[in-house]
Amino acid sequence: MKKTAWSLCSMCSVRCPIKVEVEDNEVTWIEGNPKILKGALCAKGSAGTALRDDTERPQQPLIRKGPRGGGRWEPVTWEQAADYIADKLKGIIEKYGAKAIMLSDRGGPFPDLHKAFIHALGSPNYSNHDSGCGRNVHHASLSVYGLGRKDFVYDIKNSKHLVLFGRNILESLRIAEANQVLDMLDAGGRMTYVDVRQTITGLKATRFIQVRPGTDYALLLGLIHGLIKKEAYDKEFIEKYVTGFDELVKFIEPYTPEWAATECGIKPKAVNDFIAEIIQDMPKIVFHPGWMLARYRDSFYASRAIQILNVLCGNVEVKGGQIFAKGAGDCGKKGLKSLDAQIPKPTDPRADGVGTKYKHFDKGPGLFHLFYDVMKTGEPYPIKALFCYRHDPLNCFPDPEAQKAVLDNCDLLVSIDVHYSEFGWYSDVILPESMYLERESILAVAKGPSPRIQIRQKAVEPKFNTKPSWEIFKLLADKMGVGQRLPYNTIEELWNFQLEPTGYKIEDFNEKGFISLSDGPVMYDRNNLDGKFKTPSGKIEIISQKLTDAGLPSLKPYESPAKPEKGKFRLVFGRTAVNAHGHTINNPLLFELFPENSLWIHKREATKLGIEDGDWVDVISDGASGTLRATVTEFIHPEAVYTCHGFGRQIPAQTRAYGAGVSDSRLQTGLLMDMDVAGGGLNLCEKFVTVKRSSKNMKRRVEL
Ligand SMILES: Nc1nc2c(c(=O)[nH]1)N[C@H]1C(S)=C(S)[C@@H](COP(=O)(O)OP(=O)(O)OC[C@H]3O[C@@H](n4cnc5c(=O)[nH]c(N)nc54)[C@H](O)[C@@H]3O)O[C@H]1N2
Ligand SMILES: Nc1nc2c(c(=O)[nH]1)N[C@H]1C(S)=C(S)[C@@H](COP(=O)(O)OP(=O)(O)OC[C@H]3O[C@@H](n4cnc5c(=O)[nH]c(N)nc54)[C@H](O)[C@@H]3O)O[C@H]1N2
Ligand code: SF4
Ligand SMILES: [Mo]
Repeated sequence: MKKTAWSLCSMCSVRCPIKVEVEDNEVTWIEGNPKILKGALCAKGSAGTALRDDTERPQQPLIRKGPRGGGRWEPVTWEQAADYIADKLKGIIEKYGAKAIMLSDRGGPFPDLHKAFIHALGSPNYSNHDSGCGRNVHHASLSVYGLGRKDFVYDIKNSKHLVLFGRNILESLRIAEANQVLDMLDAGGRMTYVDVRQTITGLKATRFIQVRPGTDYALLLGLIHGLIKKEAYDKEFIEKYVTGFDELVKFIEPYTPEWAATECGIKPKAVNDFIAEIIQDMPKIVFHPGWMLARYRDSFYASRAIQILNVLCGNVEVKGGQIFAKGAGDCGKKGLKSLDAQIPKPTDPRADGVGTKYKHFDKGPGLFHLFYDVMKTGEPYPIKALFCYRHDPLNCFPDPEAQKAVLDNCDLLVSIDVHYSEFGWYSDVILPESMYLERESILAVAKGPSPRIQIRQKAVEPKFNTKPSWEIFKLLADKMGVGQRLPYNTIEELWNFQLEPTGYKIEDFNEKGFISLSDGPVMYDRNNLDGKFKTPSGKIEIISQKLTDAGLPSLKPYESPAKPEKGKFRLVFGRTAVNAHGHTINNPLLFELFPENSLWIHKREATKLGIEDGDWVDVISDGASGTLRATVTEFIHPEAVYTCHGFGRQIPAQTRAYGAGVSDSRLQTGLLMDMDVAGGGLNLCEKFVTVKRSSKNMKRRVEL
């Protein structure tokens, strides 16, 4: 029998809307939703069928036998797994209270269910991956606008100029965004790309600037100086909506474009030409805030400087600029009913201190890595159980061995995952979620100029004994006696619960896979944005009251990043278009395309070390090392070496990916608690490593 299902891809965290064709319970075709993506799909999205067929994923619930990480598992039924977890949780609650339980999640459209679950248990300790990702960018945005990084969207298609700092937009991609970039370039728009190495994005850019690692903040300050000295900024917009401009004018005085050029190791003309273009193109220009930017000690301030440039150009709520993301309320509609909103908020303070000790951070998911301190010390109170849903902290945060030592203080570790994750392999129970084509999810609103409600319908029946998360959390909630907090038994009941205030019906998704909440783009009146900025003053704040209250500067004087000692290199990382972090590496199709990572090293440095392209090299950091192939190139700054994130997996059950390449996270020893105190992000690029030609080369030659 043939059918069509509307779903959301889950091969990476972008979750593109897709159309899935099915025949006799097998997927025959996947494409991007024609109404939104005109059929486009990336390589990972197309490899979803290989994930469905992959037998190297957990096929039923598993309970650990033997020591943690030993790889011995007992297959159990869902009832047995849920009883085991409930028993442990009850013991923990009795001894330490419900607050000793934490759940970590993946940000995105579905957290409502997961928040509801942890709050129903009575714990405030909900977290996610974001201190390893976009927290600096998010907090920078909050400090300037009182709005987070997801409260704006970028109208790249209609812009004249897209400026990217280490935002490798055509490889670390979202399909809709990448297509907007190509449309913008086709229409004659400009793209400036700044990185320490060349990338696909840099190749397509109209201007590529290779900076010395960690100097983006200097370049940004030079640009701000240029605009201010030329009085080329939107005076009316600033007068109306911005506070702290005079302080900025004073602060920026020493940071000339020429100074910036020297600091970044580029020609002054490159900076001055760039400034001239910015002036021509404003306000239809987007300084993309980055996603995780590059994580250096001043990346939070670099990210704030990016936002200040957007503000100077007056690109807020302008076609071709940055636009407020609209929700149901902006379209005169009611939004989805929230499960979490029905549950009384736990009254205990968060264990990570976000909201109490750290008042300038967004309480939302807090900061996961701070929980490691809590697990270690038991302060302010013990954390004894950790659930990770769609999050692999051992791959996400630095130094997995240091993390494992701390996790040993927990009595229960549960992984709810489609794959074996590094965390799952070390945990006590694995609850396998059905892969995305085999399950439904809760409904979610995609905010934007034209917001919509999206559905993920089940395309095919699960191949193995797996369950969707809505069923897993319900099962666990029932076992814990709080099942009534998740008031549904079937997905239809859950969807109807969510849809209740909206007046829409489940059938309304059938035609195109989503419900449009507006007839076209919704724009605010740019002359009347009062009330839209959620800072304490209601204005765009160049001097942030929250930062001042926390004893932190809003405009931080520039400090030059450390240069590597002789014989050392700064370790930087990124991604390729065909992989998403660590979880796609073992996918049979994607593994064929990119089986292992290599170490990019500048030709001059490689020659000094006797390294040739393709040689095995040892990369050594204090306490960890790895061996991988060298890619010798002129297209990387000599101070840096680069590798692709997600490799060096340590799970024998994933036979393809096991041990292939090297994990950058393992090399990042000592960085687990190296947090940007102002931005909350981890300073992942602050690691220096030694590189040498490996003795593995010699052996090979003798063998040959
Ligand atoms: N060294 C270093 N560290 C980094 C980065 C880096 O580049 N280098 N990148 C940082 C960034 S930007 C991020 S976002 C984080 C990412 O860190 P994580 O969020 O931990 O990474 P992912 O690999 O995306 O996914 C986590 C888990 O979700 C599982 N998963 C995938 N699909 C599903 C599903 O449908 N259901 C369920 N239940 N599970 C699923 C995967 O198998 C994986 O185990 O890492 C950060 N840390
Ligand atoms: N294919 C694919 N797409 C993805 C993901 C994926 O895993 N795979 N993950 C998604 C996620 S969670 C995220 S957060 C985004 C991340 O998207 P991006 O922010 O674009 O992240 P990366 O690919 O890590 O690129 C980081 C770049 O920063 C550069 N860099 C290092 N140091 C410096 C420096 O000092 N200055 C500058 N200017 N650049 C520097 C690195 O060389 C690298 O090219 O991608 C998303 N899209
Ligand atoms: S970018 Fe690719 S992998 Fe990510 S959700 Fe979209 S189609 Fe799937
Ligand atoms: Mo990310």
